[in-house]
Amino acid sequence: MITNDKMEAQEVEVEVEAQAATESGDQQIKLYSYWRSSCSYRVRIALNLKGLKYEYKAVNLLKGEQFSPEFRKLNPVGYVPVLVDGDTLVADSFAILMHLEEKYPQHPLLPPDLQKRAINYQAANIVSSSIQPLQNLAVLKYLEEKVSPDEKIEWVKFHIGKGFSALEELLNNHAGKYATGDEVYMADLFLAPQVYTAIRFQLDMTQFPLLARLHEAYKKIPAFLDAIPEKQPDAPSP
Ligand SMILES: N[C@@H](CCC(=O)N[C@@H](CS)C(=O)NCC(=O)O)C(=O)O
Repeated sequence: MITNDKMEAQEVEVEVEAQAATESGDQQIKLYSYWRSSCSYRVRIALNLKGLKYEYKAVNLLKGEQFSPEFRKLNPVGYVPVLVDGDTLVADSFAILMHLEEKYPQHPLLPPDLQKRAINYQAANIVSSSIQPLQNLAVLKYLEEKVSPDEKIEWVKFHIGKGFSALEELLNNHAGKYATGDEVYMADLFLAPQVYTAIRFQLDMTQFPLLARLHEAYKKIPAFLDAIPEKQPDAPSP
């Protein structure tokens, strides 16, 4: 005969197992990503911070795989990242991060303080709306072909620099060890890949001391380190 105590113990066990499955990512998470995509990089950091295992599905942007009919069924706009989480399909890094935050509350990506939370949204959107779209592969290809390769580099440096000046000003009053205090939050997930890209384009980071300091801090966090482009399965071998 099963007593109430036993039933309760069994229920707790099932709950613990479900939680463990969720935490270990046994929910069949797939991330469509490209190794050097800064938008995918944001999501890789979030998955790592939340301790979620996932299957890496490489989409080669240089070969145009993002335009294939199969991929456009996942994201009609033809961009990575795309996340498939069980029955849920979601594209766009911001939407993906919000989905992960709502479904997997461990290691919150947003602080409880509303002002800090708002700064996280603002910083994330400066990167995702006012910097990254101006240095997207499609834009760079257009500039290289229709204007000139040198002009392309100047363009990228100008627009990243403009956004970085704004971020320095915005975050100066809020930063601690990380962008908005001593915990890693959403703003950091957008900043780390953007600074990585800036360095790739040889932007002089001494102009942006706060962002340069944050970049050094991110190098010490395993969830960030494991998400770097060079460590991804589709990165070319060195
Ligand atoms: N707002 C989207 C932007 C996605 C995006 O621009 N993805 C880039 C890589 S970071 C891409 O797939 N580019 C392919 C192309 O330009 O054809 C997001 O945050 O996910």
